[in-house]
Amino acid sequence: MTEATKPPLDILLCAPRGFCAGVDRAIQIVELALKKFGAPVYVRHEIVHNRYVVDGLRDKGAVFVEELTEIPDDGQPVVFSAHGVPKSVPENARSRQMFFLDATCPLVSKVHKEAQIHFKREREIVLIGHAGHPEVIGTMGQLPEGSVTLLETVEDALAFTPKDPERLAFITQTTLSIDDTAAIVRVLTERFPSITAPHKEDICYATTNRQEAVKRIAGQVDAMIVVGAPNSSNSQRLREVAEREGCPVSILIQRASDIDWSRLDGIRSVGVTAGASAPEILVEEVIDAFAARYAVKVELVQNAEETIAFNLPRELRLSAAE
Ligand code: 10G
Ligand code: SF4
Repeated sequence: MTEATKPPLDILLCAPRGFCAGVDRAIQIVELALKKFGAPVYVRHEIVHNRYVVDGLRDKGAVFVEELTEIPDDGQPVVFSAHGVPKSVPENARSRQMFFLDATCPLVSKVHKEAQIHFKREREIVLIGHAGHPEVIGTMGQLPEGSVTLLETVEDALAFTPKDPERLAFITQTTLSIDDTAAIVRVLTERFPSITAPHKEDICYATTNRQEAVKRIAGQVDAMIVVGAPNSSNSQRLREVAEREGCPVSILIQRASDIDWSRLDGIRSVGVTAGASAPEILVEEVIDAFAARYAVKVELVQNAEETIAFNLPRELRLSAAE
């Protein structure tokens, strides 16, 4: 196809998109640990839910495991993923005298602390989140088994019976759908008016900004492409948001080679965004793939500015400065 024969296509590029401050910090922790301590650096669970990131770190000497039992006693560091871990994980690491670096996002740790405070104040805790997700496993694992009840849906909130509605609190996963969570919270506050809510939303700034950016353009485009992994909760939510806003085609892809072009037949405009764990290079790859087939005009739609950055663990601050 020559430039002159390519059909026109408007690309609306969402901003903010891609890496959040917690992901950026977590990846830096693995990279700096490799630099300071050499390979192997063990990482418990995918540091963030992105194959490109994981493969890149593996090439540099990171070894990914699901459990500490898979790690030999060789004195090399182990990094806990950004999603957070149950309390038993650092406890086990300490008992084996392992050297660990915790890449849990500070905004996830904040939710862990809220849970602990509620528990201390003898409140019954409900966690709004998705069963089986590592963040949910990590948050529930901050407290003794049975202290936290997981609610996934409005139906769960309607069916829930607390021990004492006067001593109840809720917390949430950080990457949920803003709208679904609001609906669940509405049911809980209607049924249990004394329920204690987080001081400041548990759904984080990055999740909120990325969903709002998608909402802003989803009604204006013929299709939405979300770059992100199928096991990435926040990326899945972005795809859903576009679909619910009425975007005719909303697709989650890991990278450009996943695009099913037959689903994009006849489109004249497309929105592009990326989940919090998807690197910008994969977004560029997607734009290049469109540019190979269409005469593209790219417009940036900036919905919020993000300036937040988190401190690195003490052990790595010096290496970062070098
Ligand atoms: O969206 P989830 O939680 O599945 O994780 P991710 O690795 O795709 O993105 C970064 C978000 C976290 C580390 C969870 S707070
Ligand atoms: Fe932290 Fe939010 Fe990023 Fe999760 S999505 S790592 S909570 S900033």
